[in-house]
Amino acid sequence: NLEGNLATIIEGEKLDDKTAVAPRVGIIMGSDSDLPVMKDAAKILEMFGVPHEVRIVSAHRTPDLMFDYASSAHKRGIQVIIAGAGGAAHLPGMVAAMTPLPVVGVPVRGSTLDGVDSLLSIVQMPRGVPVATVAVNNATNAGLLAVRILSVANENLMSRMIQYQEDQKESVLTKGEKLEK
Ligand code: RP5
Repeated sequence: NLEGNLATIIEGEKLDDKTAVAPRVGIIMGSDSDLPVMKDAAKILEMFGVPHEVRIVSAHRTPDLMFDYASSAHKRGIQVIIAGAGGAAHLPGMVAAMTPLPVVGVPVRGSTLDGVDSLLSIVQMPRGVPVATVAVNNATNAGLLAVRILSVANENLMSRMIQYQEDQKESVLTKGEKLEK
């Protein structure tokens, strides 16, 4: 199951051969305490069949690892990085400074300040170093944004995105019809 897989990846072990495909999206986060939020991005990528990896990379606690990860991701075939962090959430911005890849930032809500600290830390990037910031705790949208970025060069993925939007529309209309009855 997905959560089991995530735990395995985070412990640094390889998945079995059947699922060992080169990841296209890197999901990173500052702490394992971010995982309950960040797993929603993995769920979306799983749903769309996009190979991805999940790693704990802390801007503050493992700065060398952050440097290595960010500066080499594009050489390993990663095409989009989703980075989540809370509090003094420097990870997405620092990673964006060290990679040419698109970086999607997820502000994770901590136990104080309601996530506004995380949001402002991630969204207020200087000109020249972009981070596409989603709403607080909205790792689902980070996953969807990564799929949309990849789908520009992948017709199958774009068809699946169009179908996802159709399904979403149908679901809302059906709920509306039920209310009217
Ligand atoms: C950030 O500090 C992490 O992204 C996390 O959201 C926050 C708290 O980390 P823990 O103290 O829970 O490990 O770096």
